[in-house]
Amino acid sequence: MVKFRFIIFALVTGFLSGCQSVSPPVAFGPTPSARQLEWHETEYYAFICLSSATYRDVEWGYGDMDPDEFQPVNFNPQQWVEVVKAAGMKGMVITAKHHDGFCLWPSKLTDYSVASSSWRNGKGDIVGDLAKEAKRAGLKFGVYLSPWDRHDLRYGSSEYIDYFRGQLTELLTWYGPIFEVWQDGANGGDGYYGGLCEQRKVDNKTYYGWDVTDSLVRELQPMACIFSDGGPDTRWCGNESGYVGDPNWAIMDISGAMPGNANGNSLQNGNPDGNRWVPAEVDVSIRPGWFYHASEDDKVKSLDHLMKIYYESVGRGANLILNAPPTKEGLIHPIDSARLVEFGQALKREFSKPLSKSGIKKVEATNERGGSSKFSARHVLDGKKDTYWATDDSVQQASMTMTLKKPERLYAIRLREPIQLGQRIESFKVEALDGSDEWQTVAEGTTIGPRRILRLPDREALALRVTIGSSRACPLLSEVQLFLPPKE
Ligand code: FUL
Repeated sequence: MVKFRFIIFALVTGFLSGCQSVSPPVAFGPTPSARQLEWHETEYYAFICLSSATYRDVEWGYGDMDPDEFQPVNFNPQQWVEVVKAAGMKGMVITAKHHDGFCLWPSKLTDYSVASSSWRNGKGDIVGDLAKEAKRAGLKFGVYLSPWDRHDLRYGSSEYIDYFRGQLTELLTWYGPIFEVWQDGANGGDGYYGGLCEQRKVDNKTYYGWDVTDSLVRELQPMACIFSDGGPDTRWCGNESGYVGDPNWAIMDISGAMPGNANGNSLQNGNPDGNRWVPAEVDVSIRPGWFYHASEDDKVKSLDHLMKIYYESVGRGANLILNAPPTKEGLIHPIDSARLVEFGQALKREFSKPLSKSGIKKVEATNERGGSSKFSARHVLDGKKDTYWATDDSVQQASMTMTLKKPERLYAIRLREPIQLGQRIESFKVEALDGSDEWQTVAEGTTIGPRRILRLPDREALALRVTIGSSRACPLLSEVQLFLPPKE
C-alpha cells in the first residue's frame, strides 16, 4: 500500500512539474519597434542616385544646373525594378533631392524640379513613376531628401526649414507607403544659393530642428524608419566601403545624436550601453562614386567584392543598401545591371542547400531554461523567429550541439538571436567534429543580433557545436542554420 501511494504521489508531482510553466526570459536592454522589426526583414535593397551630378559628371551638383539639362530620355522604371528584383533586393531608395536641390518629383514648393524641364513636357515624375512600379513589383520604397540644398536661396534661414518639411510632406503623402527616410549628414558649405554663389555654414546641431521633422515623419508614415548618423531608427555604419564592424551592436545612445553627428557613439560598432535600438545600415556604391560617370564603367565592383560586402554587412546583422546609379539617359548601365543580375544569382546559389531538420539526429544543450521543452535547443531548427533556445537567467555561457545523421561537408552557417528580446551575445564560436574525437574551431565571432552569417572551412562534420562565450544576459538563439556547399 505504501509503495502504491508513493507511485501515485510520484506520478502526480511528476505530472504537475511537467506542466509547470517556466517563465520566459525578460527583454534585455533596448528592443526594436515594430517598424524596425519590419526594416530588419527588408535586409538588402537598392540605392538609386540620380541628380544634376549625373548630368554634370560630378559627385555633388553645385545647384546651378538648368532644369532643361535634365533629360533622362530613356527613363524606364520597369528596367530599374527588374534589375533590383533580379539582384535579390527587397526594396529601393531614390535620391528625391540630392545636395544640388534639384527635385526628381514635381514639387509644388519650388520650380527647381522635373516640372521645369522639357523632358516629357514638364510632366515627368521620377519619384512617382518609380513608386508605382516598385509597388507593382512588391518592392519597398524609400526616399532620400538632402537637408543640405546648394540651389535654394533660403538655405540657412528658417524659411528653408519650412520648405524642407513641406517637401518631406509631399513625398510622404503623395507616393504611398515609405519604408525609409534617408537623412544625409553632409553639409558642405559652398553652393549656388539662388545665384549668390557663396559659402554657407549652418550649425547642424541646432539649425534643422530634427525633433520636429522626425515627428512629422512619424505622423505621416508611422512605419517609415528614419536613417541618419543618429538614428533614431537606423544608423549609418560609419563608412562608405561596404562593411559594418565586428562587434556590431544594434544599439546606440541617441541623446544628442542627429544627422551628421553620432555624438560619441561608434557608428561601426554601435554602443551596447546605449539607450535605443538603432541598427546599422551599410551604404555602398557598385561603382567608386555615387553618381554615374562613364569614366568608371571599368570600375564596377566584382562579384567577389560584392559577396565580401554581403558577408560583412548583411552577414554581420546590418542591412545593405547598394547603389546602382542610372545614366544620363535614365537607365542602369548594362555593366551594372549584368553584375547585379549575376550577384542575385550568386546569392541564391550561396544559400541554395540549407541542411534540413531531417538531416539532424539530435540537438543537445548544456543548459535549457528550467529544463523546459519550450526553450529547448531544438527550436533553433524550426525556422521561427519567435521560438528560441534559452538558458536559465544565471547562465551566461552555454553550448548547444547538433549531431548530424551522416557526415556532411560544411559551407556556411547562419545564427540569429530573437531580437524582440534585445541583443545579448558578445562572443561565440562554432566547432566541428569529424571522424576523430577532437573538436575543431571552424568559426568565431563577437555579436550575432538579427543575423550572423559565416563561411566555414570546407571539411566534413558529424556534429557541430555552438558555444556562447559571453553574453550580457542569458543567451538566446532562434536559429542555427547550416548550409552545405552549393552545386558546382
Ligand atoms: C553622402 C553624400 O554626400 C553622397 O553624395 C551620397 O549621397 C551618399 C549616399 O551620402 O554622404
